[in-house]
Amino acid sequence: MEEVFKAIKEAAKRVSSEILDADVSALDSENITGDTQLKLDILSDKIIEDVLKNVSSIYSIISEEKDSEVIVNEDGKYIVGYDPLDGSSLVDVNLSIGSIFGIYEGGISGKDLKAAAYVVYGPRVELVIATDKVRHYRLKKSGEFEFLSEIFLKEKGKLNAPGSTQKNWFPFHKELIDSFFKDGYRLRYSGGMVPDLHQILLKGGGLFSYPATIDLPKAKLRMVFEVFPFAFIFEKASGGAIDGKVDLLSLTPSFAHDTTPCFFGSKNEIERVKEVYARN
Ligand code: AHM
Ligand code: MG
Repeated sequence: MEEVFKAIKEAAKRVSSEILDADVSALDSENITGDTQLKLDILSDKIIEDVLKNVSSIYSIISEEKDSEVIVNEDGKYIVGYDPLDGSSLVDVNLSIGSIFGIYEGGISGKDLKAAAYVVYGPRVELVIATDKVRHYRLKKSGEFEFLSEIFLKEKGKLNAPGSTQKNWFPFHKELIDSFFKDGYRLRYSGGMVPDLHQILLKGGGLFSYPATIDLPKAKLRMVFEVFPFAFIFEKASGGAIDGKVDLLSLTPSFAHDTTPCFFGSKNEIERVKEVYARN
């Protein structure tokens, strides 16, 4: 597994350097979920593929920007699912973005996840790796990732990051989100799940939600590349991650790019979501 993390560090350095001079124009193509692809999405995907394919323990890779799985080493055992540049539509306004990685073995269900990692490209480049523990690193001027600390969520936080189009929320979901604000929670939502979840993890807790809506019953975020890796990280940091009713890591995607409603947070907030969703 260490060689996979080493490759992720290498890919993070290369992607962060490309972001500096990035061409953020759109291509004519769309990815399989129908998102417009930027030249930078494709470039980041290529950089990560080139790095991961040289890791002998990796059997295959599945990217948000590719239609299907690519086998890279017949003798490898891990399947790496990744989103090369999540939130890339925020590059033109210079907000933080990220790369997300799930390291699976034996399949791409939540239960097959063995480790997860993400990189935040913001004013600084940071990396979080979760195995049995969740570890936080920062890229130094020397080009090395320095270990900073372990991440633990408190029982209850103060931040509320409510995603998706409010016009299409179910009334009970709106009531739930409003109830957190009424209790003093503060709005923190940039539109990039990596920095939004990083903020909740580092500021001790809160809730990030991307619910089912009237128009999108399966919501937007993808299980294999986005949702499962963060669910793993939140669970290992003593928080929780559910689809409203069940643990996200108990789910199995029907296809590689399958999506699901999702809630990530500290224990108290996740229990509150569960109670409301159980009644609706
Ligand atoms: P992307 O993979 O196409 O960048 O989309 C994922 C992003 C997440 O980072 C973010 O949480 C979400 O889309 C924001 O969506 P919305 O603008 O609908 O709230
Ligand atoms: Mg994404």
